Amino acid sequence: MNTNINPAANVVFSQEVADAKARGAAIVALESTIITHGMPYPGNLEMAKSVEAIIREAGAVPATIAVIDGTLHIGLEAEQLETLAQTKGAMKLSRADFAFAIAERRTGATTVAATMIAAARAGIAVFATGGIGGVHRGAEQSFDISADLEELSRTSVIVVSAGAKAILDVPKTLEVLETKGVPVVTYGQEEFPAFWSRASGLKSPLSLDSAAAIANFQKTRTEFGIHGGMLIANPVPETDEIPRDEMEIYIGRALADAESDEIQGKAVTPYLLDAIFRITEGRSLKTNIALVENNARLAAEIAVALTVA
Ligand code: PSU
Ligand code: MN
Repeated sequence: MNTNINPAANVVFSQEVADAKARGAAIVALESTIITHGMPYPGNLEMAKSVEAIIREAGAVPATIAVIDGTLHIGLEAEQLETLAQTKGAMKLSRADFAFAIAERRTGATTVAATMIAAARAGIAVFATGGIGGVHRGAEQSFDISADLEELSRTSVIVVSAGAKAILDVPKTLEVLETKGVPVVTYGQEEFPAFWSRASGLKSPLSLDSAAAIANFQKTRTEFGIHGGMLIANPVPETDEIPRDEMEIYIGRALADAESDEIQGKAVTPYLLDAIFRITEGRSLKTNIALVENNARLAAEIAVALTVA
């Protein structure tokens, strides 16, 4: 057995993140699948840049995470971000294949699950995204349940999302999170939000009204030896939301298209997001960008609160 492999050799921190770590400053991790598989270019690049800027304005440092030619990057330099946003054929990495991309010197974008793994290893406690993966509609047939849910149960990172994407089976997603002991905390309202819409028709298991309270909750879990992540659901701002009833019509059409095109496995989520983008003539993308920006702001506030908690 070769015991001489230094895993640190495969990890590079951006200058900004390395400085932040040295200072003990607040850092917010960001995923890259949303860039390569979640939005078309150039909207994806605009989103990635504005989200980083929002985190800086809120007093934290952004760390966009991706595997580039076999190196895990914690924080991307501006040119790397530009290149990644235009890269076709990047792998979509989750727990199962995250280390495969590094071992085989490939380029891959990290999903929520893989970003949590990388963030935890890099000592980053907060991560902002759009929506998590979950239990797909029809999972009783397809068994399609995102590895994001398992990761939330085992890796101690706070994930700030806009709820579960409404393309999923949201009630089943909440059930699985409860089974796995993942706290689901909605920010500022009692109802669990559904990504493009503020309403889901489902009551959130827990609710909190401030970043400080969220930071305190996670700190208390740690004190009691309760490991694992926490899902924060931050409703999309009212001005940007697409109401639930309207969204249901678009989702129904996208799901029908996915079925007739026989889309399966990892391709399902990117296909549905793209179909909804087409069906709404780009309006879903505007909402998607607005909600990620909103999540970045809250994640930065939580990261700052954790440094003083
Ligand atoms: N949210 C978005 N766009 C995305 C995703 C989430 O707004 O592209 C990605 C995330 O990376 C998430 C992944 O982890 O979709 C879930 O994929 P799957 O259902 O195959 O696990
Ligand atoms: Mn899946």
